[in-house]
Amino acid sequence: MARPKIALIGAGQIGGTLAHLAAIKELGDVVLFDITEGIPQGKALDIAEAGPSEGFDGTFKGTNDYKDIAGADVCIVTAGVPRKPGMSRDDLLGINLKVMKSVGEGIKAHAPKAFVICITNPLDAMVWALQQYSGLPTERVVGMAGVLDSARFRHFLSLEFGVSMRDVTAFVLGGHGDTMVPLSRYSTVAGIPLPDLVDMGWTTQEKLDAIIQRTRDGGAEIVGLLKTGSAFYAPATSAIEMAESYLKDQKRVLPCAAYVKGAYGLKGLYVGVPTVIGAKGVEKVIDIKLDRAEQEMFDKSVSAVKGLVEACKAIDPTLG
Ligand code: A3D
Repeated sequence: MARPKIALIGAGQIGGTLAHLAAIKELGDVVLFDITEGIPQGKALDIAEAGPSEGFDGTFKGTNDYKDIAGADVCIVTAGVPRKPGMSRDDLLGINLKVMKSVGEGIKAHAPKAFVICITNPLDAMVWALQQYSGLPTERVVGMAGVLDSARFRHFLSLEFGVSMRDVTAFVLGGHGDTMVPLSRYSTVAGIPLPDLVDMGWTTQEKLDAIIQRTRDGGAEIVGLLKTGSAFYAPATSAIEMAESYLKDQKRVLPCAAYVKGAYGLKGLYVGVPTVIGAKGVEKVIDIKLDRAEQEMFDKSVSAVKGLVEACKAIDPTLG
C-alpha cells in the first residue's frame, strides 16, 4: 500500500516541527508548502537528511506550488502569522482570514478528499472560515486547540501532584482563547476526579484555580518568554495526535474545535468539544452534561467565538 500523503500548509515553526514529527513517526510522505521561497525546500531537505541516522523512510518535498499537495490524505494548516507579546489571538483575524481564503481554495482544487486540521489563530473562527472557503464536508475540517489546552492542563496538574503526566487526564471545552473552559469534574488522576483530590487534601481549591488560570494563559506565557513568536513544539505534537488517529482509524477521544450542529444546543458553529476521530474524520461529537457554572462558562466562550465569526463575515460578506 502506498504511504499516506501529508501536506503541511505553512512551513514555519509549527510546520517544520510537524514535518519532523511525521517523519520520526513514519506517518507518510510529507509535502511542506509555504509562500516563502526556500524555507519549505530547505526544511524538507534538512529533515530528509535526518532519515539515515533516525532510521525513517518517506519522501520530503518543499514547495511553493499547490499542485504538489495533489491527492493529500491529510492537510495541516499553520499558514498565517503568529502572536507577538501584547497581541491577543483575535488581533490576527484580519490577516489570517485572507490567508485562509487562499489556503481553502488551494485545498479545494488539489486535495478535496483530505482530512484537514487547522491550527492558525484565532482558531475557532479560522477553522470555520477554512471550511467555508474549501467547501469540504464539516466532518473532515477540524481545529486543533483542545488537545493542546488539555495537555497544558495535564502538565501543570502533574507538577502539582508529583505524578506522571500519563496518569493525568484533563478536559478543556469551549473556544481557544481566554474564555476556554477547563473542566475539573471531568479531569482526573488515574480516574480520581480533581474535586475528590481536593477533598483528599492532595491540593487546595485555590491552587487548582491558579492552575486553571495558568492553563487559560498557557499560550501567552510562552509568547511572553519567546518574544518572537508563539508555541510550536506542543501545538505540533497535538495536531500529529489528531492526524494519527485519522490515518490509523484509532477512534481516539480528543477535544477538538469541531462543527457542532445540535449538541450543546448549538446550531452550526465550530467550538471546542470532545470528539471521536477515526477514518471518517470527526465521527462523533460527545455531548456531555454540564452543571450550571460550567454551562455559564461555556456560553461565555461560545459567544466569544460567535463574535469572531461575525467579525469574519463583516470583513468578507461572501462568508455565511
Ligand atoms: P510561523 O512560524 O510564522 O509560520 C507561519 C508560516 O505561514 C510562515 O512560514 C509564512 O510564510 C506562512 N504563510 C503566511 N501566509 C501564507 C499563505 N498565504 N500561504 C501559505 N503559507 C503562508 O508561525 P507558527 O508556525 O509559529 O504559527 C502558525 C499559526 O499557528 C499562527 O497563526 C499561530 O497563532 C497559530 N498557533 C495556534 C495554536 C493553537 O493552539 C490553535 C498554537 C500555537 C500557534
